[in-house]
Amino acid sequence: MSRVFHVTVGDRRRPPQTAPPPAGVPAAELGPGGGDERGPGIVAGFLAPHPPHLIYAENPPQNEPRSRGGWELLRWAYQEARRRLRERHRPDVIVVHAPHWITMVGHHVNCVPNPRGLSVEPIFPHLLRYRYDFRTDVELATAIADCAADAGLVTRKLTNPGVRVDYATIGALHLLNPDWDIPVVSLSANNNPYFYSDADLEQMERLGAATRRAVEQTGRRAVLAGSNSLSHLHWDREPDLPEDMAAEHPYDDHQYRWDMDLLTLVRAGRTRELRAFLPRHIEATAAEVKAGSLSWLLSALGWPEIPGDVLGYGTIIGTGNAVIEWDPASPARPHPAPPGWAPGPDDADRPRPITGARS
Ligand code: 2X7
Ligand code: FE2
Repeated sequence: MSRVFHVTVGDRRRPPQTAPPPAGVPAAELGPGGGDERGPGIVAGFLAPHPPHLIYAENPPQNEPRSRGGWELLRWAYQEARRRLRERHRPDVIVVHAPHWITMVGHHVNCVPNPRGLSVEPIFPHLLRYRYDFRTDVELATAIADCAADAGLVTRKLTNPGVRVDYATIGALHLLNPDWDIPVVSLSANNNPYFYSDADLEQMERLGAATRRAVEQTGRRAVLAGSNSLSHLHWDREPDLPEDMAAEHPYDDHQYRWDMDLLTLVRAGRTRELRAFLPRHIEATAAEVKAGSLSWLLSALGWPEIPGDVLGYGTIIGTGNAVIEWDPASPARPHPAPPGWAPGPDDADRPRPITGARS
């Protein structure tokens, strides 16, 4: 069974830190006592993709199926994300927005104090049968729901303890914190805003701003996790051994190039352009960011014109996945795009496949 710590949540306003600085904390954040002096607020955001293959490949005690590994570059990217989360960000709470908790009416916030159970991934039950048991920061969850409602969003507080937690929520949270010793707030993905359109991310931006307000009101030190893959066309057949990496590659060159253009904007810190680029990327690649987790995350951070740190990129059954950190207090080094470069590969020669098929 999983190693789960039950931590208490409540008034988590931080006393000044006096402990010795952990390795990797930039000097600018160290106070006279050598501690990390960043106060409450959103201290970092991660794009944190969730394909169940990643948990399967890790062989954690919480998951029943066993593997021989696979998708290492993405898993090593998560290893670095975990290190930064523990040593640098040290959050009171991780707030996750996940596209597989789909709600047709409104944005729902999980307010159940201790969700626990077995989550069997409906499409990949041979990869993910995961026992979860974690603590919700109910005060912050309630505040996010209230701030979202105040912002005019249809909002619900989930209080039914029997509801199964989806694998996109579990995937991002496990990969960021497999010990589950940090309280959580989990948000649903409301399908309605984009159901009849290519992408309508405005509501997600409002939800992001509401999340920020709630974090500030409650004095939490929060890390946000947007649980999304990038390009999302995928194979419809699996090798006999799911982790056979000889079968893993981008779905097609177009998907890959659109993802690289998105990452080029991220690495250059051209966040305003990224905001305008997202609907194009979604249209071109059926990207999972259509569910809004990335827009929510960047909106909560105030669309900062700072580079995101792309810790890794890799494909999973052909879909594009990147682990990215945005740290406003200590932004990544910018990687400017080459002169004359413009995002958005030429659409003219883009094939429009309907279903995936292994080539
Ligand atoms: O949920 C997913 C996903 N977003 C991408 C790839 C494979 C499986 O599941
Ligand atoms: Fe997904």
